[in-house]
Amino acid sequence: MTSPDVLQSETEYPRLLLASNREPFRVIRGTDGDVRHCIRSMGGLTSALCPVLERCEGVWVSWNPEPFAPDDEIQVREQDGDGIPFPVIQVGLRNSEVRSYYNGFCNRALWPLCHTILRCVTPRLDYWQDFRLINERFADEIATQSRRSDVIWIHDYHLMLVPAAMRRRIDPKHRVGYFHHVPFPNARVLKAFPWHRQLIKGLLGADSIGFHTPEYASNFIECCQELLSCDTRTEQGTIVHGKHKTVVRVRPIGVDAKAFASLADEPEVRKHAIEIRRTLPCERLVLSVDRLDYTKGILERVEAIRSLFSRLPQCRGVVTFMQVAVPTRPDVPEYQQYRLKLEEAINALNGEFGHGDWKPFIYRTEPLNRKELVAHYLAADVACVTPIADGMNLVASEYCASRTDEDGVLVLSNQAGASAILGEFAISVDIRHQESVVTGILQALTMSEAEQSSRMQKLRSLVMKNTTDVWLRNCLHDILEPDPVEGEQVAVFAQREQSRRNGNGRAHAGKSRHPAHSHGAAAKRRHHAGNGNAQRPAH
Ligand code: ADQ
Repeated sequence: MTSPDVLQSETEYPRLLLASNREPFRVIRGTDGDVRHCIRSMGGLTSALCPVLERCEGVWVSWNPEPFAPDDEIQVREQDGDGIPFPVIQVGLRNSEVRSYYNGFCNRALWPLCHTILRCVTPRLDYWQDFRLINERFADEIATQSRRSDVIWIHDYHLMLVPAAMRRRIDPKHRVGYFHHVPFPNARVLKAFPWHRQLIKGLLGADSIGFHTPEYASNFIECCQELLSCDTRTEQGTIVHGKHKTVVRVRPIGVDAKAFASLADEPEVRKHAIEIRRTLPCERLVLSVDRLDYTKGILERVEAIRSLFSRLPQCRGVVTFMQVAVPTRPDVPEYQQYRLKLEEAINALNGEFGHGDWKPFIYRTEPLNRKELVAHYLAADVACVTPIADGMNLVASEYCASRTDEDGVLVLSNQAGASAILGEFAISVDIRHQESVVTGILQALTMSEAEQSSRMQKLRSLVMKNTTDVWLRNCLHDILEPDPVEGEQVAVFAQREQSRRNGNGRAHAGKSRHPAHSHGAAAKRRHHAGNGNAQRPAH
């Protein structure tokens, strides 16, 4: 078995067999069917994992988004070469399966469930049946691809049943890891979902499960205890179900901070940043970059901005907000309705306050390439990252990594997982309370240069410590050789256990997301998460 020391060397990573629903690359073909080029898919998971597989030997198993006819055989296509930096095995889905498994169960049930946006949860039996079927299909393909010494690493809620499905297909000694990129709901929320037991059992096939924050990890342990009566050792972060033991770890994902910093120092990128500002008729620029998703709090942000301009006329003509929001999941009704509502609100805002050349809100829906993205980060006086719920949120870290000039202010929602790491030095706001967002943005816009620089230095130092590399090494270590958890994590789990023993475990879980939750407890959570990661430094 690979020892943790081996993981210190970039050249000696084990071979990774990585699986996710999302394909890492979109292949663009010519009319002759040949691959013309491929573009990296957009989203947090691929942003984080592509650099990992570019560095390690490995294979990525994902969904083949090219639809095929109902009477076709299920197709598995291997994409290799033609500019794709690692082999990608694509599992085919029929159109009807895309509707039920992906648009249905994943996007209309699991996504809102994990983010505790219960009004959007649509738990339909036909969606569930196809979700099971497709998870089995993924497991078949992963088993076909696997070699004895591979690390099998399953990603995200789309494939929650795959870890247990792998156990039925591979040698018990074969290590399987799972990482959950989104929040994990508490037991009270999960219990109301019809297939909660099957989902938990599906995950418990893994040897290790990673979450971004202590809150998600303790929610999961609580669910195993209360909904499946598992033998859970909270202090050690272990769960025994039947004969199988799973370790639960807090592993906040990071970004490739050095890559962002070096792009930010490129003269071409800096020139582009200056150009962005030159063409905007405003003195201050506030930027947001998100997938167009109701969890990202874009509509709530627009409402807060409306309130800001209406109460503070002196901001008109001076401050411009720019939102880059790339539409995703366009076939899902909740996303279609959200987009319409959002665009209506933006038009109303611009209609009410815009004058001459100046528009209060610039709305763009095209994806930016990496250099353009960094140029926008550099151009912005303030980055406004205010999701109503978010597993982590990489944009917050990317903004800080790019600010090599140590300028700029991060306004960050306390509902983003990133708040557990960056919340202390960002302007922390509660998107559920408009006043908090308005005040936070104003505080950012009026902050002295000295304070900006002092906060940005601290934010950058956290982002530089908490990189994708550190996350990868910690996660692989957890999968290969899980050892007792670090002191800080023990403390978090123990705190939770103590709270449970005192009979207020659930109240504690609920409280931790509440605006009135004490700063002391929130700061403690941040402290634990940050230190937990610092246990195994990058170098
Ligand atoms: P996402 O919900 O996709 O990820 P996020 O973490 O913010 O959210 O990542 C988005 C990524 O897409 C970032 O790398 C960002 O730069 C990029 N992006 C967004 N809009 C873009 C645009 N207009 N142009 C170019 N790039 C754009 C999920 C979870 C998150 C978790 C990640 C990783 O929902 O909570 O942080 O996985 O675990």
